[in-house]
Formats: sequence, structure tokens, C-alpha cells
Amino acid sequence: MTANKKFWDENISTASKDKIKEIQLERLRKTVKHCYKNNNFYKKRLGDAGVNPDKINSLEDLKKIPFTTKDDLRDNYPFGLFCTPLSEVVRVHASSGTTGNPTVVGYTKNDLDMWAENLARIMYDVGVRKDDIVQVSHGFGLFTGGFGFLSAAEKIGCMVIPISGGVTERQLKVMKDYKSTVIACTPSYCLYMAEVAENTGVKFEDLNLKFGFLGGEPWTDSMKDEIEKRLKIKALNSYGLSEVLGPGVSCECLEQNGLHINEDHFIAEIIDPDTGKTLDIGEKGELVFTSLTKEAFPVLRYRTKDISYLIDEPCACGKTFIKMAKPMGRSDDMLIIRGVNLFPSQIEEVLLKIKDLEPHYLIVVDRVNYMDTIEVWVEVSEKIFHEKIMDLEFFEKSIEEKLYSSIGIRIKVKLKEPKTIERSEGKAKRVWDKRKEK
Ligand code: DLL
Repeated sequence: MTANKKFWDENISTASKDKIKEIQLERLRKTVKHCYKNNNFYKKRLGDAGVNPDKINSLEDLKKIPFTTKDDLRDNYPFGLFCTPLSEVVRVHASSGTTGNPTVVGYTKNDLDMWAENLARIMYDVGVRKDDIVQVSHGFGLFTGGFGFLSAAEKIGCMVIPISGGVTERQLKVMKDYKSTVIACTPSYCLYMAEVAENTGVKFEDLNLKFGFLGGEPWTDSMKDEIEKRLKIKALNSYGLSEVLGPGVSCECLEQNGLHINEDHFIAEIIDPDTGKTLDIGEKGELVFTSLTKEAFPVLRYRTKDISYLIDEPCACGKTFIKMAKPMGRSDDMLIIRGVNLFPSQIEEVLLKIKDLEPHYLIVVDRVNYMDTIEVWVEVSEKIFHEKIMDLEFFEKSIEEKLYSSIGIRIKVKLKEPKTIERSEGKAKRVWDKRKEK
């Protein structure tokens, strides 16, 4: 790899549509066979749907393959959807949120290499080079963000600072002293850094940052403008999900009008979330991915629940991969709080087990100083409230601890007088997401 090449792998990044389709078909055939042969769940699923893995004759045949869902992953927890022996698996990650069965994903050595390759290609193609210094401020752990960017940047040959999230003043000091040129973190954390910088007199114009690869949560164009203005960087939207890979599934190029999907490794479809019907290019619906090169944890038509649409137009950057519009919400009720995925049902499960609470609650999410905040308002029983037999502040703290130990994020609890939380005659409104009103 020479430092002045424009693309990481020009043959692939600028391949013709036909060439991409040819690669996709060959790899799809291989993946379907691999799933069928090496995993009982997929064998039964495909068999029940009448799919003969030896008869995948065109990409159109993809539509015959049944969808895979998060519930399938949960039902087969922890390793039931792995398609290689565990002895071949060298790493696992898991989707954030720890109540119930999280979704565990596994990688063989080849999978890790393929992951690094996918993300390295994305980073290189927008201009990251060996002499760049990459500050990875995504969490390291079961979350895929930290390790994903670490391996990709190392593959390019960059110097990596695996600083993880938090301790923002130190982040800024490191950024200044080590002369970081690239940052990878969530967009909300990026803006929070900007604020801490302003309060502590750090000026981004004096630093060396050029690019931010920002993702892990939805963000708007106005947030992008704000980040670019305050941090003086190109803020590129990076998308991915653990079930499919982690970061590295798709990312914006410098044109910033859609996220190129690494099409030689993933086939993207958009479906109507209600009917499952495949929609056309440009039509908005749920993103579905099929992996084409994964060994330990391939996915066939995985329903992401993310809402987007596909853009199939020539791009000025020269890449020919199809693009997806930035995800604009979800078709389920999953919340993303500071990068952590959370379902309201996880909170409910904890609350309903606590004596003296009523089953009336409201989860209030907001973004204050660019950081997500989350509170839960919950009614206490009449008895507790009127007889004042308990220190309510103490009770709140004990509920907060219970939520933290089972969900893994700090949620502020506010106890409310009985019958003060609005009732509903239809579906209960359990979440008030004030971020959507901003
Ligand atoms: O968030 C992977 C990742 C890490 C992507 C770092 C980019 C950067 P999960 O924890 O499994 O994986 O969460 C996946 O997060 O289905 C989306 O709902 C949401 N998400 C991820 N990136 C974006 C983005 C990682 N750029 C879930 N825009 C996905 C909108 C995003 N939503």
C-alpha cells in the first residue's frame, strides 16, 4: 500500500456494477451453503422455506430466503447461530444492553481480518494514511466501536490511541499533546468534547484534527454542521451494527451525501417493515443485511430495524458502491442512550419487580449539553406516599442501583405521586424522547 494511492483497493472500490453483482452472487451461494451445512437453526429455517442452498441462481433468489431477527439471536443465545466450531472463534462481542439475552456475535481470525479490512478501506478512501494519529474514543469492551476502529487504523499503519470514552479533559490533553488527526466516537460525545474544550480554553484551531468518524447512534445534519464548525473537522457518518459486523458496514465519503456500503461483503435491501416486501431504490423502509464473507457469524437477511433508503447514483468520490441514506430512526422502540442500546421493556422488567411501585411509569430522554440523559418517572403506591413510611430519596437511589446493576447505565429515578402519570386508552406512551423535539 503506497501512501499516495487514492483508494485502498481500487479494483473493488471502483468496480463496475456487474462485477460487484458477480462477486455478490458467488459469495451469497457460499454463505447460504455454509449456514445450511453448519448450523441447525439455518438448516431448519431454509429447509422450512423450501430453499435449496445448491440452487441460488441469481441475486433475485435472495428474496426466497427467510429473514433473521434479533429475536432469533436471543432465542439461540449465546452461540446457537454460530456457524463454525467454537474452537475457531477468537473473539466475541455483544450488543449493548444486558437484561434478558443480549445478542452475542463471534469472529474467527479471518472474520477479524475482514472486519479490519472493511473499515480500513473506508478510512483510507477518505484520506486516512499511515502517518495519521487516530484517537479511538469509542468504548472498548463488548461494544464493537473501540476494537473495530483500533484494528482498522492499525491495518492502515496509523498510530492508534485506544483512549476509550470519558474523562473528557484528558481526551483533550491527549488530542493536543499527541497531535491526534482523526477521532472516532459517537457524535454526541464529539459535541460534548467541544463544549468541555470551550470551557477549558482548548481551541480546536490549534489542534491537528482533520476527520471524525462518528456513529453508533442517529444524528442529524444540523448536529453535523455544529460538529464541523466547532471541532474544525470533516464529520463523517459511520454506520454499523454488531450483528452484521460492527463499524465498517457503511460510511460517508467526503461528498457526505449518503453512506457507501461495502457491497462486496454485504448485500443491503430495504423492506416494508410491516409486510416484509422488498422496496425499490429510493423508497424508505427497514434496512436488511446479508453478510457475504463472514465465517463464525454470518447473517442471512438480518432485519436491522433501522429506517433508511438506498441511493444508487454515481458519486463524485469515484466509489461505485451503493449508498444508504443516514439512518433516520427505528421501526422498533429501541433507544440509544450515549451509544448504549436500550429497550423500554428492560426498564419495565426491573421496575415491575419492585414492591411498592405502581406499574405506571414514563421514561424521559433528553440531550443536555450534547449528552443524552435518561430519567424514569414512576408512581409509588398510595400506602408509601400517604403514610410516609419510607424515605423516598433513599427509595429512589435503591431503584437506581437496581436499574444500573441490571442494565448497565445510570438512569435517574423520580418517584411520583399516585395517579399523576398520564394514562392512555390505547397503547401506553412509555417514552418521552425530548431529543426528537429539538
Ligand atoms: O453501534 C456499531 C458502531 C460502533 C457503529 C461505532 C458505528 C460506530 P450496536 O451497538 O450493535 O453497534 O448498535 C447498532 O446502532 O442498529 C443503529 O440503530 C445504531 N447506529 C449505529 N450507527 C449509526 C449511525 C454499533 N451512524 C445500532 N446512524 C444500529 C444511526 C446508528 N444509527
